[in-house]
Amino acid sequence: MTQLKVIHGDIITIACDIIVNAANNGLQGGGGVDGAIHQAGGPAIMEECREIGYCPTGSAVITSAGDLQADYIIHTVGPVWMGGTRGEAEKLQSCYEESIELAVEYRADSLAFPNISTGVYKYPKDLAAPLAIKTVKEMLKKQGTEMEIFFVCFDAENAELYKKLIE
Ligand code: AR6
Repeated sequence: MTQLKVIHGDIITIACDIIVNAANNGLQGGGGVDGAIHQAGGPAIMEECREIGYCPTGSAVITSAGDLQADYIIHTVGPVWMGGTRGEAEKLQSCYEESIELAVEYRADSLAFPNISTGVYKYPKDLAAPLAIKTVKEMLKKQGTEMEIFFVCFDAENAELYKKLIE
């Protein structure tokens, strides 16, 4: 059954089939959730990222999960916030859509999302949260699939926003 859950915590600790990473175009790793996933998952994930080489903004690619418990990591690249007039919303929506498409293709029963673009990329949290929830709900319906979705909020502000919108 499809269930949307809000977790206030670290995405590394979530038991699920696939974890989504908020990556960059070069898939080179970085800070934030990207750094945490590569650190916990070990070098195997980075080796696969290097082979893939590039991911356009709004797209998603998949690798194994290295030492993590999950089966796979989906790396998606959110938009950098430029004020909202550069197609940021469409690109962020596309991140969630492509991630769900890949998760369905790889037969995941459970999927954990971080709050894509709301850290270093500065997408306003109060705009990103409703977009993420709406897109995920619509995409699951469109794909005719049931999946357990975890919205993993690292910071208190996002956790509050998501809880208000979902509960
Ligand atoms: N678990 C869950 N969420 C986390 C974690 C964690 N361990 N750590 C941070 N967050 P960011 P972006 C939250 O900056 O904005 C990287 O360097 C954080 O509170 O990780 O998409 C990449 O390499 C925030 O709400 O990703 C890119 O260069 C959210 O994750 C760039 O940052 C996203 O923050 C991508 O920027």
